[in-house]
Amino acid sequence: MTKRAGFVALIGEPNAGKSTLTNQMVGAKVSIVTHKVQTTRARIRGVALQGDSQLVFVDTPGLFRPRRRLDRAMVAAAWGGAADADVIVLMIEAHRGVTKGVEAILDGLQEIGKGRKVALAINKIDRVKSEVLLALSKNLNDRYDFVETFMISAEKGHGCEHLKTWLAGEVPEGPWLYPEDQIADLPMRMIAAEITREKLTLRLHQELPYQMTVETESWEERKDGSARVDQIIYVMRDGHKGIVLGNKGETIKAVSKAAREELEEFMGRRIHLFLQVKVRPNWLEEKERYSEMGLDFKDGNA
Ligand SMILES: Nc1nc2c(ncn2[C@@H]2O[C@H](COP(=O)(O)OP(=O)(O)OP(=O)(O)O)[C@@H](O)[C@H]2O)c(=O)[nH]1
Ligand SMILES: [Mg+2]
Repeated sequence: MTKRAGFVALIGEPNAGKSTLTNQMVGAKVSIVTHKVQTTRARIRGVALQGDSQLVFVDTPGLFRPRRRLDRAMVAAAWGGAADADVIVLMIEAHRGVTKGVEAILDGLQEIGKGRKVALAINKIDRVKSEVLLALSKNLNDRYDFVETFMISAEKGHGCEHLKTWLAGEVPEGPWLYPEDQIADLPMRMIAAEITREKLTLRLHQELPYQMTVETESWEERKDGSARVDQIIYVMRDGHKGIVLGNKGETIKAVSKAAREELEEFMGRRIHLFLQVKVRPNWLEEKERYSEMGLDFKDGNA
């Protein structure tokens, strides 16, 4: 049989379920997921196999109207992911329908989608009645010429096999792009930082998740097969540091425990995780922070 391989970019508004679908397709958690918007900050590649096809899913940051440098860099990374893909899948939330944000993305697709296969995936179908879905599908297909429409629940898996099979036939013929057993294309230190950021985001309220970043500072292999991982959580204000630490350090302890457990499961070995919080009022304007995240600092220029 001829092999096939290609890139499938998942784009959509923040919270559409792009990372959930990436993980569902890969069959393992490679991209972090939270109930909050703007969780994913850079492009995350997850690799899945379907028959003779290797599908490289490109999970992207949500598309929204950017205000800060970081937002602009994230949105640029998302459109960049779409522009490089063999197939683009636009994800829409079934219960929210055609929002202003979705309209803006459809406008953007007129340009980026030109000469590319663009499919529609209406996600979170577990949250709506089927009548709503048919109307929404018609509405969206009237606005944009999608090659195919899928109704899915990325979380529950409904319709995902069907989408995967279709994608497997759409990517071009050619050799596989990654070794057969590789599921993600992100350095371990970044995956580790992302896991910690997820645990922090889940525990911190309101704006704080958007004002912090996590970096793996060092990774030291130990003779007993374990590893010592040191990470820094950058926050913008003294007050934020206090919140991240929590009363008697209980927040950071809980975050550290949850992150370590997930990292150990991912790696299948013991990890000693050390977290440190640093106040850095201007980190959002520092070039190095962006390269650590996998973003292009220049993309954030206004
Ligand atoms: N009910 C329901 N919830 C879902 C489904 N798919 C994803 N979610 C939830 O939607 C929320 C957002 O999911 P993510 O996968 O982080 O969304 P995203 O598009 O990657 O979001 P950003 O990274 O912020 O752009 C999470 O709470 C998910 O559990 C689904 O099929 N049904
Ligand atoms: Mg995401």
